[in-house]
Amino acid sequence: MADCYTELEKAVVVLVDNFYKYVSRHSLVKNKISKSSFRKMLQRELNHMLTDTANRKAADKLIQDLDANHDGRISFDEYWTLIGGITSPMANLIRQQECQQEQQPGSSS
Ligand SMILES: [Ca+2]
Repeated sequence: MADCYTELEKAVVVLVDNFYKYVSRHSLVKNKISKSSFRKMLQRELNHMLTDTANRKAADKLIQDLDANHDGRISFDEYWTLIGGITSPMANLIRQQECQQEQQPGSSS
């Protein structure tokens, strides 16, 4: 990875790389993640931010929700929906924490 990348650019590369890490290489369907690989990704990569990642039923429900075209595989766009779904509540949490810090008397910023 190029050293000149900003933190945001590095984060984007990590997100894209993570998708291709789980793309089924030997499948005839190119550039999509199979259900079993997606379950693996949830368990290995998102077990702190998502609960129930080891629960097969919960993982399958999430796959079903993300699989917009119902082909049983997760495309990059569908994966990106998951990333958006995780980051949106995080942004709200950070905003709440900032508001609480501003409301605390004696805080200087
Ligand atoms: Ca799909």
